[in-house]
Amino acid sequence: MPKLYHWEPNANSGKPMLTLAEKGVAFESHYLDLLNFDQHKPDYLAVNPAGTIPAMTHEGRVFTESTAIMEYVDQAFPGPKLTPDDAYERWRMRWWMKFLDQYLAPSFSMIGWSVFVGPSVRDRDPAELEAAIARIPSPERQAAWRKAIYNEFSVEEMAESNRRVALGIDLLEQALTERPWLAGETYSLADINAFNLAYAMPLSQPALSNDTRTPKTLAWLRTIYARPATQQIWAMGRTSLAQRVTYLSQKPEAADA
Ligand SMILES: N[C@@H](CCC(=O)N[C@@H](CS)C(=O)NCC(=O)O)C(=O)O
Repeated sequence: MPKLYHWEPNANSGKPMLTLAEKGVAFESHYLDLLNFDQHKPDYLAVNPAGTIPAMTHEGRVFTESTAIMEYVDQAFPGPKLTPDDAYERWRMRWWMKFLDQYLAPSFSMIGWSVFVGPSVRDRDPAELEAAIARIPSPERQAAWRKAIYNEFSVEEMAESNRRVALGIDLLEQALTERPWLAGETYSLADINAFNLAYAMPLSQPALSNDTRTPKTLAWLRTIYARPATQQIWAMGRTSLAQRVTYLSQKPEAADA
């Protein structure tokens, strides 16, 4: 049975969690509390020396990088296929995953770290926080934590992140106007990847992402949220991040009200 080291069903952790559930693969869940810096403790660094989440172990091997883990899970286990057979649709699935991982996710992450992660830990003992930062193995992640804790995201970089999110909202709506799922005719890894970021769009950008302006996206989010695998995984959430998704079980009129 694979072991998955993860945080909330959200962003990078949510991607392999949801893929395993869609395939019907039972997994041993190891919840790491990102806000308690569990990902930098020796037990986890022995699994993933980079100190980032998620990571998976299976048959004596260690897997990192959430999108690559999704592809491994889809191919290594039986269950419904989450990669299209058609070469053009497969290209479109990978195009979306590249766009999400390289362009959109870092901007979502910056906003999330600015409004949720930073404020969640900022009031702790300053010496304890400095010691926690010093234990982070990668200089890039140390810099991200410093910015979040000391609220050092610049006006320019936040504006650029908001610009990218606005562009992502429109691209998603356009894609879902042309076909039912991001790759084409079937639910794929691209939809799973996108859902883990996009569920937050109507909450954080209500003027841009709503039933009137982006109806296809809202219907797509509700359809994915209603899937048994999504319900199973989102029930594993322990913080307010996962509870925020329940707005998707409301009917369109109620959701807009
Ligand atoms: N490219 C990696 C990114 C992993 C990553 O940075 N994960 C974040 C959580 S979404 C993390 O571990 N942050 C904790 C930290 O930096 O201490 C992936 O897709 O798995």
